[in-house]
Amino acid sequence: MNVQELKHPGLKKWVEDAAALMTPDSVEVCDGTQAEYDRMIKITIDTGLATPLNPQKLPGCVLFRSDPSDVARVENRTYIASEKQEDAGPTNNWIDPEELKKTMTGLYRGSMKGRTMYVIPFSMGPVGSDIAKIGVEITDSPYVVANMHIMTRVGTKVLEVLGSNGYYVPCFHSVGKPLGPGEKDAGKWPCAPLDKKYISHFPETREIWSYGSGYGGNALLGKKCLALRIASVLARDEGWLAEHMLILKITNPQGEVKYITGAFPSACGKTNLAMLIPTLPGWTVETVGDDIAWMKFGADGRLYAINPEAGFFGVAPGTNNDSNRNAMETIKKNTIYTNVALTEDKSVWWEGIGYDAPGKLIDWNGNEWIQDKGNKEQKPAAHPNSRFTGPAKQCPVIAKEWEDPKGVPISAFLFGGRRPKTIPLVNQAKSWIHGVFMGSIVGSEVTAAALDLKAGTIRRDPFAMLPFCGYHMGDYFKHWIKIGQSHDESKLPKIFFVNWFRKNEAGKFIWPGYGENSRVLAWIFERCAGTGKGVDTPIGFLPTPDAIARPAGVSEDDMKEILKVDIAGWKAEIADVRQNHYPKFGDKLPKELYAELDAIEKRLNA
Ligand code: OXD
Ligand code: MN
Repeated sequence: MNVQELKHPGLKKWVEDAAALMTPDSVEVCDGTQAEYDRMIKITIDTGLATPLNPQKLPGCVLFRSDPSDVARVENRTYIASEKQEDAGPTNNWIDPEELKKTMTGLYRGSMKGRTMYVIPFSMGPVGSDIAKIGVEITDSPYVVANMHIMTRVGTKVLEVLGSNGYYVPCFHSVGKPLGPGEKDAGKWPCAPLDKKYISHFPETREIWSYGSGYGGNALLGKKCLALRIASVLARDEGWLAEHMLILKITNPQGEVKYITGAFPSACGKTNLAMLIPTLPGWTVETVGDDIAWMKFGADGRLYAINPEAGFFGVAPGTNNDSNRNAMETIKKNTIYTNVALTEDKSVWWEGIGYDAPGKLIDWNGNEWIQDKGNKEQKPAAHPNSRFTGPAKQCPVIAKEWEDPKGVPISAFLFGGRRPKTIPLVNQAKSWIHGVFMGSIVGSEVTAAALDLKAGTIRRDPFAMLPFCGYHMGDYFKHWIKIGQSHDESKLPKIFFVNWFRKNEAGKFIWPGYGENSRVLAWIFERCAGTGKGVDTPIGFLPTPDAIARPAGVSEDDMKEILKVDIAGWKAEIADVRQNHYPKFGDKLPKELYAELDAIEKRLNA
């Protein structure tokens, strides 16, 4: 479609103004059809950016290799440009919005020269649902268009809902690499250098401006930028929750169903948990979402969740038939792979795929790579943050209600992270406010040496929202407290802290995880049903020793160890929160959370 055909005068003017600034060679409005998707993929193949994969093994799949400077979300180039700095808070980068817009307008001037500007109308959530939000992304990247086709609902049907005056969140995106006359990408992933990348959010005007990166959450603006950072601001103002949470459906052997959401920091196994294959006989788990939950109250006072996304943008390394068979099935067709390794027969391989590299590979940098298991220094063939973009509807265990515009009623919230010590396998909060306290102290062990933190230390990531909260985290905690105060607590989800990552003295994981986590989910299910057996302890309700059946390889002593209250460890935890974590939020830290801290400390000392 061409811009002249747009029926929304505000949208048309916004697009025309953007085109005047960014000066693309042409402008195209996306219709969301399969033909359009195929055309985007063909363009990227023709410009040498995409490699078509073996149609017998991976039909409809392609592989991209990005620039080494453009392989992940860039948190230190991500900005919450609220009018007042204090509204962005201590955990976000801030630049005055006027100054930032001036800088970025300079960068956008002429940035699409030699390229096509694509206008992508998209819906986060089922098209036309009351909970859904519409965005329009302008981009010069056909890779982004194709990924948005999978991750969101795109095209003419969205414009129809928008009508002539509907509201949309305007999103600018440019890779920041204009082309000279006759110049082509010629196999080189277009992006701008790191110090020119900006992922900017303007919370008051609800705008997103992204420049210089073509990768993942920096460029697919429906995901982290709209569905979390901007949506968290909307949720605060409108009394709902936009969270970094998976959504799963669990059914017991009697056929009773409950829905659970869970917040875990990035790379803690949300996708695996959402698609888990239970080892407990008679139980099933199905997937509603693996990364983001939007939750609103129904007329019955319960909280209902939708998954605003339509696909999975999952981390490839470590995904295999044991860790996540359902993900492996999902990504066998119509999937975009980015930065994984290529095999000689044009299939894909990554570290932790479950078998050795078959012969000579091309690594994510485009170089020949032969596995050398004796060489501990060998660089990985797939980038550690390499990804698959796969349609949710292809997941063998996608729940039939995953697109229900009403959402699914939530019984439990889980919080968790990688915690080798102290935090037990599972722990139920005594009350809503105790659960909010637990969410506020979520932390995860730093595993990637590349992070600017010492490996082995705990990075606090409250509610797993540290990189995704669009306003001051102290106010975000307050929002959660208010939700509890203004609703009937008996109808609110029960809150649990889980930890699959406890290690023994030898540094080995005690709990096997993956499908065996169904044992913990079953206890949570039963607690929500009022039947699970628990003991009241200073830190919350723990399962009685017989409440969770032991999996193979876990001794009685192991079980005792991961279900005990580690008094000394918890005292250290509390001291760390008091000295190092809560003070970061200054006087915005709600007094109710200090009161919880005091109360736990008192119980531990009793
Ligand atoms: C993601 C992330 O990509 O959390 O989902 O980083
Ligand atoms: Mn995520």
